[in-house]
Amino acid sequence: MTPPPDGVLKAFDIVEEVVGWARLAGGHIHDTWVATISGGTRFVVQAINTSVFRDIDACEHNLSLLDHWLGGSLIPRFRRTPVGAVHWLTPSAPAANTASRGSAPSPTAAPTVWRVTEFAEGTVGATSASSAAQGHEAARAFGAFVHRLAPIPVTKFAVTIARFHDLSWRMTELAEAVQDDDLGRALSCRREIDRVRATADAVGLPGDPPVRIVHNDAKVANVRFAAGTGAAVVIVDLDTTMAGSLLYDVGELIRSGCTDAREDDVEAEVDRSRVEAIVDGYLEGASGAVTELERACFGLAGPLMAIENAARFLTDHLRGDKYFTTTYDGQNLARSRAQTRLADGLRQLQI
Ligand code: GN1
Ligand code: MG
Repeated sequence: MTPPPDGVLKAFDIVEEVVGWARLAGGHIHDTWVATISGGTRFVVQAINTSVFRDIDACEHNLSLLDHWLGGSLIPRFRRTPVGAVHWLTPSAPAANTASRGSAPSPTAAPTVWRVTEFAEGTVGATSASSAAQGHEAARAFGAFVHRLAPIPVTKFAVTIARFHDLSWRMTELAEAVQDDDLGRALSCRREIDRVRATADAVGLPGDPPVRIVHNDAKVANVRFAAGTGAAVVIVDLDTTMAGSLLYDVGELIRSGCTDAREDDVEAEVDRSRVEAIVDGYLEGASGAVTELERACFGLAGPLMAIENAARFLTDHLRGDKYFTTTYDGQNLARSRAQTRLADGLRQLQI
């Protein structure tokens, strides 16, 4: 993978020489790098995946709101240019920020959209919760996030991806992928398809939980922890922050933090103590913002988000791995199997 051209930082008014690039692996959507400039300051530089986030203005609008309301705590600081993210047509020759924005893309090349944030020094990431304490910390941060954003009217936030957590739509997408069978993979994953369908039929949320501003992608891997104390410092991957239910965040925390196994580990087991730690951490962070109805649904949230992810991974496997980044053949199928297993394990828990 080639690192971004050094000039990207200049477009964000960072004029010092770049002395090193390192890839920040783990995310399935954007291409993320860490740039070190002379003097040692580091920045996170992301090429935004514009086939997933098609409305960059909506993302930037929401990020500005988050910047404003959270005032640089709980989320990283963004390098703002007059236009927010920078659209860049020719990587070797950056245009001035304002000029590059809105310039007509050539018929062959879509512009790369770059975002730059300050690197949260002294922090480390996690691929899954390495301990119950880490799950507790991650959940506390996402609880605080929802609590801090509660005063903002939900309508102020734009929709960055429509129907993001609509399980029945995700199941329709799966059915279409099975029907089209672009790569002839459907027969070989008949069992996985049937199992996802059976579990999806059995999960769901009763009634309509309150609509709030939530992160919508609240996996443990989207938190950075203090290297020394393990305290959650910042929440990242904010592009999906928009109206939703806090149960999506609780469910995502539970499915990603209920085990220390990797997301594609088909032998992953649910660890009750981790789930309990996540529930406690979330309630603590949300400081009273969770309603009784929401709390009563915590046990349903984990299986729901696990099977939603399972359906999405399986759909992507059938479609040829076009959405989620993979590092080996069959990874999306393995992710789907693992998440279905966790969904079924989580359904057995009473929490
Ligand atoms: C993606 O970007 P990342 O890796 O944090 C995905 C989530 C999935 C997750 C599964 C925009 O999140 O919805 O739950 O992978 N994000 C998007 O690990 O689709
Ligand atoms: Mg991420």
